[in-house]
Amino acid sequence: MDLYFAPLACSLATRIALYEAGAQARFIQVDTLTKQLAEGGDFFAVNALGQVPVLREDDGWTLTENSAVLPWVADRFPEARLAPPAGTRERARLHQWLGFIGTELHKAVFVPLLGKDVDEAVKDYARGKIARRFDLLAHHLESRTFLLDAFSVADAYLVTVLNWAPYVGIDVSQWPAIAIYAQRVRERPAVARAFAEEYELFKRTPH
Ligand SMILES: N[C@@H](CCC(=O)N[C@@H](CS)C(=O)NCC(=O)O)C(=O)O
Repeated sequence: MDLYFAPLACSLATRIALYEAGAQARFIQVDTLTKQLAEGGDFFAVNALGQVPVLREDDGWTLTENSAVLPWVADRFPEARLAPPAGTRERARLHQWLGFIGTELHKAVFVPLLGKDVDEAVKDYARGKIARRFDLLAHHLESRTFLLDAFSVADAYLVTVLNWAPYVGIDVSQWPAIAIYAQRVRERPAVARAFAEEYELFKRTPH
């Protein structure tokens, strides 16, 4: 299994899931600006959108989109219990949180704020969405250890996205429940290892 990734990008969530599962995988680094692979080659040939994550199984089958890749990894390694069983309400909640993280946080808030050539008016529009979304999250996490009853791939995605907060001027300490949650998740050995490895790669990557 191969994971196409960029250091500290959203593909980190899949690396975390693979480490949590103890899965064997090859990690192929992508420059998301030039769309070149670190080992040489055109990333557009892998994903026409030029986006990570892309997961490739050994027979060449590929899957994109965090909301599909993360549950797929969870289902491939069921003994790791990274997602609730299919058909349960708790599984429906997993997809609810993956949708929230992907659309309401990743795309609606962080993408415009992380973008280098984004107009200030667009950034202001994105900033206007922070409070309601972070308040909702904080309220949910006040009485919980993880998003669901146990650690899941949704936590892997959320902690990946929250890591971008300081880069866009969001002070997560305004929401203590979120800050404490993120710290707790990042202390998990698989999560800490994934972050440490990608930080090293990030430092060596031109931005
Ligand atoms: N809808 C995709 C979005 C993935 C995405 O935004 N990936 C970013 C990194 S976090 C990327 O590859 N950006 C480069 C680009 O959009 O050109 C998903 O959820 O997987």
